[in-house]
Amino acid sequence: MGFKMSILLIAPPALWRNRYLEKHERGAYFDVQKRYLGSGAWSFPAENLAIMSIKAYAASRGIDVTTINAQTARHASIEQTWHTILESAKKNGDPLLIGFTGTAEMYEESMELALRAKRRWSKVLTVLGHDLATLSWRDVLARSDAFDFACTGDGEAAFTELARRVLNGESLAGCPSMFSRDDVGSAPVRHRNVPALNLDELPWPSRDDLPAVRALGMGAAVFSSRGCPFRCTFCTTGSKSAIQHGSDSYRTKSITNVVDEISMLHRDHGVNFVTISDDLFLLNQVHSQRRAEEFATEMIRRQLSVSFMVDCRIDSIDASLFSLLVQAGLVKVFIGVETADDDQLQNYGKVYDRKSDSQLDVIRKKLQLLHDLSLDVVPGVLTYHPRVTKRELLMTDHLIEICKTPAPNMYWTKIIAYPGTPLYADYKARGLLSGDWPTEYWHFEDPKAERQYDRFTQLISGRRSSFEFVRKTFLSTLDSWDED
Ligand code: B12
Repeated sequence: MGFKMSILLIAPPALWRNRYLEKHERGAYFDVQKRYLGSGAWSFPAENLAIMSIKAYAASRGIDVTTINAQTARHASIEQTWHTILESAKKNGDPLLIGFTGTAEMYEESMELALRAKRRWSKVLTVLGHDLATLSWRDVLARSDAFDFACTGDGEAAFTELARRVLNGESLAGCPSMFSRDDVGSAPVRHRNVPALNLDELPWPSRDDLPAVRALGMGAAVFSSRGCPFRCTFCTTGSKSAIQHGSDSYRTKSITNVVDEISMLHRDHGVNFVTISDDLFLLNQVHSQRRAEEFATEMIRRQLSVSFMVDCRIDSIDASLFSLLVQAGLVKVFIGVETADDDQLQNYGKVYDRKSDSQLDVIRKKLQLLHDLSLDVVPGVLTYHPRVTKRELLMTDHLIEICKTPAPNMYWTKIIAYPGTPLYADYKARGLLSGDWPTEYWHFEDPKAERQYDRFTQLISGRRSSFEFVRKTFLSTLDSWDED
């Protein structure tokens, strides 16, 4: 009787959210999201395309990967995920290699699971992928023994090659895009030499998770591009693109391929709405605007009854292009507006129109174009940062008003300093960070800002407050900015 051995890919439970929430708000990540999103949950992209794309690629090379998505399985504790890993080992064989994905917020959960796996199976190898591993692989490997490898950049070919070598008992040294503890003291630039994957050569992601996602009442997603040509100081995607693939850092799939995939989702899975979960589906550059036009034309030509959502920048909104996209099924747009303060936008490296004296005017006009088309706008607003002033907060209130999306959480968002970004380096150099890596807290520079934030969040915490109540409380605590 031969031994069965398995390769695992895990999306850990997102427990970080619970750490900041009131008791009644606790639960599995998507359950909590559903309570916030209410009737809007259907458009929330809940598939994990990272592990599902790697799984599909490995399968195309004859390697079977078992995926455990603790988020779609609605796990609310590490115990539940650990139990699922043990069950999988019973069924599929002891794991030889386990990969973990997740944003920086889930690092702790991945680390805990990796350490448990190492205690249970002494020979198992562990690897962390995604943006944190890409940008901060040295820290990932030096700070704990949880991970044997950190994968930088795209995982499809890298993880598959590592799994192939592990299964064949071959040497793991010099595996493309993978760094190990041996590399920590040296200055390797190997990941820069790995050619960018041609996105059209990738198989479509496995849809094994789609039934669970639909049972949650949430939506499907496709990716049509990778990377970003912009370098906003707070964003890991820009920083990741900056160190990878040079001029290939923004890569696109052909429109035929993207529409074929959407068409398959409709035909085989009954999907009527899809999120195009690119960082940036649309740029303010001619080639990108033409590509979006081509996409819309193809969706219209095929008469697919699938509506969709995209991400874009303020400066990419064009009236005639968006009206065509609406005809093609566009119903929702995520747009990172961030702030209306010109100096702060400059600090973020995100000025929309350099010729304009007021970025707020630019934002107002562009958002109006979306509202005129009756599009559902999901704005990304960065309200608090260490140097925030009363003036900027008043402008943010105005910005929230012109977004016309009554989401109270926009009033209390705090920027997150992700390791590997210029913003993180800046806050660190200024001594503003404290707490545990990689999700340290930052401190306000002005005690008045800190006082306003504390008063405001205390007054709204512990209750499900209406947008109007949150807004009134925000403004009244700004009124008393100068009082002790
Ligand atoms: C869609 C999306 C979501 C969706 C779905 C997330 C999900 N379950 O997958 C929703 C709306 C739920 C979401 C929520 C959040 N998101 Co989000 N999201 C995205 C977005 C736009 C696309 C993700 C995607 O599908 N990419 C396509 C896949 C194929 O690419 P990929 O994820 O990069 O994976 C590749 C590589 O990174 C690598 N890789 C990844 N994992 C692994 C693992 C192994 C073992 C290996 C070898 C390789 C590997 O290989 C993959 C294939 O090449 C990204 C930006 C982006 N373009 O990636 C932000 C992004 C991932 N999100 C981000 C954040 C901050 C969040 C939230 C924390 C926001 C919040 N404060 O609530 C939450 C976390 C929620 C959660 N539970 O995971 C940040 C992460 C920053 C960071 N460095 O940690 C990103 C990068 C956006 C940004 N630039 O700021 N998000």
